[in-house]
Amino acid sequence: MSDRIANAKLRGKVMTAEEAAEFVNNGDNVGISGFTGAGYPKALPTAIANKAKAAHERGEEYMISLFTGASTAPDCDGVLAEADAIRFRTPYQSDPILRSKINDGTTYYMDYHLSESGLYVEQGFFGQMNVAIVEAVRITEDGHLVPSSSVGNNVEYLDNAEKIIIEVNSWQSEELEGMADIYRINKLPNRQPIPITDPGQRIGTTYIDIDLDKVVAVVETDLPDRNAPFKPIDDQSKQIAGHFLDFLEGEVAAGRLTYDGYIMQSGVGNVPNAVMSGLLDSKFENIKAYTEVIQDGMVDLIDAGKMTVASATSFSLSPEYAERMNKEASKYAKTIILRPQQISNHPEVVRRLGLICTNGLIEADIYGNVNSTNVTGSRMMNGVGGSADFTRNGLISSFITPSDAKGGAISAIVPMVSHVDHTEQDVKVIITEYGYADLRGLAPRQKVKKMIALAHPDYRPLLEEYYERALAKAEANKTMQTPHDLATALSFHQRFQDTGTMKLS
Ligand code: 0RQ
Repeated sequence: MSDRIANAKLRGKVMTAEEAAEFVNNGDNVGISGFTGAGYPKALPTAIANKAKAAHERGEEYMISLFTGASTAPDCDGVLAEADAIRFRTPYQSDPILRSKINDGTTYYMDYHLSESGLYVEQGFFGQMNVAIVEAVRITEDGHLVPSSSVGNNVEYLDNAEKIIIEVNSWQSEELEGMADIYRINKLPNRQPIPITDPGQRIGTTYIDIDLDKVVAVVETDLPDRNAPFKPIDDQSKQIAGHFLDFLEGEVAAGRLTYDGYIMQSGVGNVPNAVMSGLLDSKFENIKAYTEVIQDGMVDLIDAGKMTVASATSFSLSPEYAERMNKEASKYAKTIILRPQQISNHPEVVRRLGLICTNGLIEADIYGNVNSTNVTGSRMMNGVGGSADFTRNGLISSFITPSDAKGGAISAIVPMVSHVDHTEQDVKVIITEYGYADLRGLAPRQKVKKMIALAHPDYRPLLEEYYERALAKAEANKTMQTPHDLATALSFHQRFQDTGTMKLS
């Protein structure tokens, strides 16, 4: 048995994943650790999926409601979705099989703000949480859990579930101990300000204290996180990163930012990673991150001495960088803090720190409304994740995107978004490979020219033509605040559904 389980009582609970899965029943609310492929349970999901498959073969019902921090991995969301074992899922996912189950109607998905998802559990909107399954680096003598590579909603699930199953994963470096900063927000009406005025402040404990009487099983594992490599940085990503830096330089020139005053939030993905790589050669120093996930680009910035603090709730690293983190975690623990997602994404702290936020999008419209989630208004991609936590409350909320998708068949700039996640009031700056549109201080009609200039040249004439038509209607109807021609506002999307491209054939 692993020496990572120092508590005598919990050593007595060690069993196989199959035995532990017997504690998870049809219809249960199951809250698990895991955020962007880091720190999710490695053994129980497969064991539960096998249990579901066996039940289905016997003609019995077996489905659970699954609550996480954010996305997990093929050996978690993927195996459970493939076994038709997920009836309800929240708050975020990015797994291809689960996505198809959401879109074919098998799984209900509540796509929800990551900062508030734990609060919903505490407030009982889903009923009783039955089981918490949480990965740990080790269990201390006192029975405290040392979280692994993500913290997510672990505290909320452990506090609120009737039963606890702990996976102790020896693949995770013991040197991760010290990175976590666990802090519980008092319940209403006794809330106090969260005492963070700088991203580097530690305000809690390095472990999670749990009710030992609730622990029904401890399972030992030795399996890696899902670490996907980033795509090599291409010319388009470099151009987008260049425009983002130009924008930041403009902020410095305008006296709104200093070269040592940049506090970043960054979404996950290849383009955000390219932006961070662009920062390596920039004039910005002492960069701090108050964000959700630590990705390769941030580790490079830390190594180069450019980033001095990275506060997040999880890692999202390539295999090469994950290995490095595992070997040198104690070195990085001086710079990296992993917080519960209620804290890493908390609107109060985001607003106080004055973050410059950067996220991806599916589409934006000519007035700067943004859709991050529903392709053609209906088909779920991933979810809103933490993007709204940051976009609504950041000092400068920017979105970065290639101007088109699917080989040019889809324009990222459309007349009217087919679903809204971020409103014109919250979206400050949009950046494509063609430049940046600074939308601050502008009324809707003043934004249109800047937005059309961001579109791929193939789509600009179509957007201009739409706007002229919308203006003509609006002048006649006296609806000039946000001119639209409702009959053709979604014509790009309609054309894509009918012909497979938003272009005119
Ligand atoms: O699909 O992988 O099949 O080629 O979307 O697109 O351009 O690589 O960009 O990785 O940044 O993802 C909005 C999805 C963008 C992401 C979204 C297709 C495109 C490609 C990926 P393929 P790119 P990105 C904090 C922040 C919401 C959550 C968030 C996201 C794939 O940024 O999920 O911001 N954001 N969290 O082809 C159809 C369009 C499309 C499109 C792109 N208009 N129509 N498909 N794609 N635009 C992190 C967390 O909260 C955890």
